[in-house]
Amino acid sequence: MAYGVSIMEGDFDGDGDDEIVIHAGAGFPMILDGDGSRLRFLSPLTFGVFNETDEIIMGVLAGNYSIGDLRGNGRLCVTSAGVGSRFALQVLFPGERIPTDALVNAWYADTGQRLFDWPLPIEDMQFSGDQAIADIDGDALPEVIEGSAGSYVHAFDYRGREPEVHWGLDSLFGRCR
Ligand SMILES: [Ca+2]
Ligand SMILES: [Ca+2]
Repeated sequence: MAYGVSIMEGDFDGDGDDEIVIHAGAGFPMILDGDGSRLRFLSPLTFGVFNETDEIIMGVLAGNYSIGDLRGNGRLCVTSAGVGSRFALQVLFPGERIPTDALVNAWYADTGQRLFDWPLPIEDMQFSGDQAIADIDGDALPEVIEGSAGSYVHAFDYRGREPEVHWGLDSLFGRCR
C-alpha cells in the first residue's frame, strides 16, 4: 500500500542536528538520526488507567506528525493520529462487531513514551490528518488541535483536557473570535 506521509524534522536530542519522525506503511512511528540509524520508537503501547481508551496498542496509518512543547518545560512532544489495534481485528473479521478507538497520541520525543493521559479517542477513523499546535485559551500552554470527518474540531491540552472555547458560527466563514 502506498500513500503520502509527511515526515517531521526536529532536533530531538539537543545535539544541534535534526532528526526525523517517520513510519513505514501502517506501523509505529520512530525517530531516525541523520545517518539513518534509529534513535527510538515512539511507544505503541496505549494501555493506561488514566486515559480514556481501552486499546492496548496504537498504530499510525497515513497520519502526519506535529511537534510542540506541550507542557512548557522545554521537552518537545510529537503528536499523531492513528487507530487502536482492534482495528486490525475488524479488517480480519469483516462483519463482526468489534469495537475499536480512533486515537490521537502525544509522545515525549526524548524518551518515546506517551504523555500520561494520552492517547485520546476521537470520532471517526483517523486514517490521515495533521494536528495544529497552538495556545487557544490563553493559558500560555499549547493545545493539540485535531479535526474528524464528523466536522468536529477538538483541542486537547497536555492532560487531554478540552478548554471551553466558543468557536462560533463565524468560524464557518473564516473568522475567529
Ligand atoms: Ca539532534
Ligand atoms: Ca492553552
